[in-house]
Amino acid sequence: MITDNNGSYFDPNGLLIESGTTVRFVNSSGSHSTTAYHPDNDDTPLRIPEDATAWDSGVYTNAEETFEHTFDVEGVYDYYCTPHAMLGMVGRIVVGTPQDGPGTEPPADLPPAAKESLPSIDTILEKEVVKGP
Ligand SMILES: [Cu+2]
Repeated sequence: MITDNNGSYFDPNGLLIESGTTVRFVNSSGSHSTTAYHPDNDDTPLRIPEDATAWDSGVYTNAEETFEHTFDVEGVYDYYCTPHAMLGMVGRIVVGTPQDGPGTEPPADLPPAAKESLPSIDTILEKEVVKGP
């Protein structure tokens, strides 16, 4: 989670992992959260698997603060930073080989900048790690 001359963003912003993997988010600079797109979080659209657990780190203001989440359900997980989602600070994690689920639908309900920043599922499956801007 970074703020620099390129703006505020997740790097990587696309990631392919196996089920059961724990991902650690690190606040490198700026003030950021990692927050799943889920109605429990700011009433945002559901964009993680229906039977998966949502997460919300809260906003970190200090460098090197970290948050961990374990992904146990196969599928597509879209997440955002609460202060910067409108500016396109979003990311996508693909777990296993997703067939369907809310995250595989087009992100019609997201802010325009967020829609543009989300890497495609195909790109994530091909590259496994997608760098931020
Ligand atoms: Cu942010």
